[in-house]
Amino acid sequence: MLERLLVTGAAGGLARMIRPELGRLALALRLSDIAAAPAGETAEWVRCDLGDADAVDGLVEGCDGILHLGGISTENSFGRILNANIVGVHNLYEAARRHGRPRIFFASSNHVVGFYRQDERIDTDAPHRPDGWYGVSKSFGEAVALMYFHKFGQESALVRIGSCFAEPKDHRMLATWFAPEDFVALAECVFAVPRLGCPVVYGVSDNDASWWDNAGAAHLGWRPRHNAAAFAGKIAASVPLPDKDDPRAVYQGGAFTAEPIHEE
Ligand code: NAI
Ligand code: 15L
Repeated sequence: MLERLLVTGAAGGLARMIRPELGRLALALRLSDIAAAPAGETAEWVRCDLGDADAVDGLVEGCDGILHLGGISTENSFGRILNANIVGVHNLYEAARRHGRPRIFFASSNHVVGFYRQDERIDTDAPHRPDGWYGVSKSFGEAVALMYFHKFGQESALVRIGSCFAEPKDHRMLATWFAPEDFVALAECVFAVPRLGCPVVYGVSDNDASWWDNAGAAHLGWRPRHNAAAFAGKIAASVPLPDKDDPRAVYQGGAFTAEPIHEE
């Protein structure tokens, strides 16, 4: 078990969903976000902009594991993504290098490979096909992690999260859904496995409709237990099926592939 786990993006949707389970990962938590702590939070809370190198240095000091969830989490302007997801990842890895190389669970995204089609099955070696500035920023984060691994031995898991919500919300998520319980089980494996390295892992449950092959990360010993197929009837009854030419039905990245790109 870790002594002190740093969780960035702790005010975000994913962190709040798994907050009750975080005690399984570490004896102590340091939670951080650019936003204030949610009401009732009792763990250490540090407000910090990931774009502020000095603040991130202090944030990482004294932690032996990092769950890096912080940053812009959907398509946005290049300027906002630059600060949070590009400068922010640089700051985090530099701080980790200075403070004993705590293992990092990097919340990457399926939008690194968003322009693969839904009729393709891809593995962890598939070349990147980012679907916007957001996907590009996660590609950058994966590249930073690999550089720090090969240069300095910094271990990271590059977890290309599909759709981590309490339930799948649409037809595409029957393939991409990542049950929060499977997320926490993956994090436990990432921080406990004797030798992590720097693997890509698709953050996805054991969905019948999945497009992603995780054989390249088998050494983690992680076995997702949930399957979005359990929600197929509910989705069919409540969500209209998109047209077959709709990006939501064509590309793995769904609607993100059709987003305009913004500079400011
Ligand atoms: P979210 O948007 O709800 O949470 C992200 C948090 O990062 C927010 O609380 C926000 O205040 C914080 N943040 C933004 N800019 C910041 C900055 N400059 N400095 C410090 N904190 C900053 O996103 P969510 O859903 O919780 O996702 C968590 C992570 O997982 C994100 O990195 C996202 O890209 C990734 N991810 C999530 C997926 C999902 O299905 N929830 C799918 C794929 C990736
Ligand atoms: C992501 O990367 C986003 O952070 C999340 O909000 C979802 O939209 C998810 O991908 C998805 O592709 O469903």
